[in-house]
Amino acid sequence: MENTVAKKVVLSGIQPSGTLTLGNYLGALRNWAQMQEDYLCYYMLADLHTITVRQVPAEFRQNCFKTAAIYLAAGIDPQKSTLFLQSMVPAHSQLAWVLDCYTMMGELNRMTQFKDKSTRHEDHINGGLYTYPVLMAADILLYQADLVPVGKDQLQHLELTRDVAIRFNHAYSETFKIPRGLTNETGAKIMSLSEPTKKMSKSEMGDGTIFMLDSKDVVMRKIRKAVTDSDGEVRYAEGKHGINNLMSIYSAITGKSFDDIESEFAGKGYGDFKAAVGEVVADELGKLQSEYERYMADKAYINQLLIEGSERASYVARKTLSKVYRKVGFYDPTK
Ligand code: ATP
Ligand code: LTN
Repeated sequence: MENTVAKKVVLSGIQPSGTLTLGNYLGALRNWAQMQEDYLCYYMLADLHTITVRQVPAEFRQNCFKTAAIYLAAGIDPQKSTLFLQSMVPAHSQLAWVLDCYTMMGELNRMTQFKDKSTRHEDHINGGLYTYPVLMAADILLYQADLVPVGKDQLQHLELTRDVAIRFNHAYSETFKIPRGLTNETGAKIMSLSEPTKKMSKSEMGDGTIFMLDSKDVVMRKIRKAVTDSDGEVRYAEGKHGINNLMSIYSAITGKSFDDIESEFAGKGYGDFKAAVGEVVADELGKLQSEYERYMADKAYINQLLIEGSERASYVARKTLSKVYRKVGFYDPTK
């Protein structure tokens, strides 16, 4: 990692709350590997965020490890990027508390993810779910990140991060870099196959979600069953949520424009189109799955790089945290 002084910093994370989905992959993970050449990248397992929704401890532990293997299979190279566990870097929780005191309840009340998740988990609307975006702000600001590659659903949290950082910088002096969210042109919001007006999400277990570890048969079946309209024409248009979503998936993987896709499938039915989408998705995931199996067989390797990555991340994070502690006015008896 020599020669990185002038490189811009990238940070991102995914919650290890289950098997990652095609949405996680096309909206976020796929970009990460590409960014490693030009940026100094920090990629974390957002496990502190994950407990905002109840987890079964043994499954949660296993999901963390599996998600690390998926990161590697997707091309994250620990020689180039820092791969770490959020819970192993105490500065995340420490900065989050400070930033809680610089975030207004009015701002948190506007967060759509909170509104959405509190309806879905009505029996467990906890404080962590509410202050979740502040922890995310801490994740980003600790590393003085310039860019944060995420799916569209996270852009509102990025706006909040910027607002809180600007507020803190104004209250004291320049402390945080003001980060920017980065989304893809296609694939930034993949919708559920069974309810195409809703985001595809890893905590939805039905056939609407394609998981990155689904076999080809399963992928083909889920796509064949995807909800579409009765128009019968492969064309991107308002209201054709199901077809628009399949076109976005096809476009994100093949790089073809919507116009190209419309010509390719002119005069053909949804059946042909769905089969083609299924093929490209299964192909893309298939390559990744064999890499995944290879990493899963090497537990010691993954553990070691998580330990080293988390140490490296802690070193950087601690520097920002001490700056913040000093500015806020915490008394330091060692100085
Ligand atoms: P959960 O269901 O546990 O809330 P999730 O599937 O929404 O999880 P996150 O861990 O919250 O996934 O998201 C990780 C990253 O993947 C974020 O950058 C997010 O924007 C992106 N992402 C998640 N779902 C999609 C989707 N359907 N389309 C595009 N990007 C997505
Ligand atoms: N909130 C994100 C996951 C996440 C994240 C981050 C993404 C936690 N911390 C920092 C980017 C940067 C989500 O996708 N739900």
